[in-house]
Amino acid sequence: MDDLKVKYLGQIGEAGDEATLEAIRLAAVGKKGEVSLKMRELGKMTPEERQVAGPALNALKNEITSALAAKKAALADAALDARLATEWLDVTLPARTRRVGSIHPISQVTEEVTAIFADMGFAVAEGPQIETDWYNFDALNIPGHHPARAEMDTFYTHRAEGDARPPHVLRTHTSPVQIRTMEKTGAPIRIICPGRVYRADYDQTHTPMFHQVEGLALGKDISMANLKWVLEEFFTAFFGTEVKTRFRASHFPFTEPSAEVDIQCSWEGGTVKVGEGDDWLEVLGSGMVHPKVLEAGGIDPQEYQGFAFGIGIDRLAMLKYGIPDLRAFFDSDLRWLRHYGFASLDQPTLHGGLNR
Ligand code: 2NL
Repeated sequence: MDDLKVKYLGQIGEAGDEATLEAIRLAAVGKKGEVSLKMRELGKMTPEERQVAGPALNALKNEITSALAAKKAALADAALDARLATEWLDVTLPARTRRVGSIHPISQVTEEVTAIFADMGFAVAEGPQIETDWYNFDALNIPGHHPARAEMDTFYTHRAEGDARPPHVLRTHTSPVQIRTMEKTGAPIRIICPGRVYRADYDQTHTPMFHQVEGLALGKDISMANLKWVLEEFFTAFFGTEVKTRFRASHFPFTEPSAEVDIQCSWEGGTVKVGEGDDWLEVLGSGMVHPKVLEAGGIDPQEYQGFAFGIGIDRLAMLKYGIPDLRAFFDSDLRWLRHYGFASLDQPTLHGGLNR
């Protein structure tokens, strides 16, 4: 029995993995193991011999079994230590730098314009970019023979022979959104409608898709004076400096009277500066909403009146951020986007200051 004890405890001590331990267990205390076979011999012994050999064999079996368990636990601990050592990592290392996108100047300017008009009580309204010719033209008092309706300026959707639906166009301004709002909410109204508009035109200063923001304020006694104040307030906030405006009589089918609006600027060495000097730059069209347009929107022109205006967002962005070429806006050139783009966590708010 002492031989067996020395032999198996020795083997257990040297075992390097669980499979070896299991083989040792089978050889020693398994059903046909050496210790088990010895236990079977107890039956052939005299009672006196059995009284000595029985407890001794039991003790040996227990000793081997607990040595096996202890070794198994020690092997598991060692395996865990080894794994922890290989899986170690330094969580204090700085993170790898990641490329981040930038906010397009048009998105930035749209946010700025929205923040300024929101502060004056204007809500944002949006609508479809594909419109019926009624919403885009007729409702705005633009007659069928008007040059703006000609195929040349407007993108018409294809219609098969015999299609009974009304002609559809890519909207040429965001005015249809304002007509839809008049129909939906009635007066009073104070909204701006920023969005994409389309005209079949492509040269140095025109792209077939561009961005516009139109404004509409309807009430019982809204006048041109309110329009002038709102626009001067807007340009002053937008350019971050006092900006004077000049109204020139003009004509649009959808407003009466109509005015083109210039902002004060200077020309120095080929660059414009807004809010100083005594030159003027034409930036928008405006006027008092035509009674026929109010009627088209389901509003009684005897009861309500108000102003409307339209500005090009792309032009505003070029002026404010000194961007020379309109067409580069839509080239998706990453170098251009990184240069003229804005940080995504640096969005404009009035309280944060619009100009950084
Ligand atoms: C321009 C002209 C303008 C409007 C847009 C408008 C909208 C409705 C009713 C009346 Cl629903 N008017 N919009 C009015 C005057 C001018 O834009 O040359 N923009 C750059």
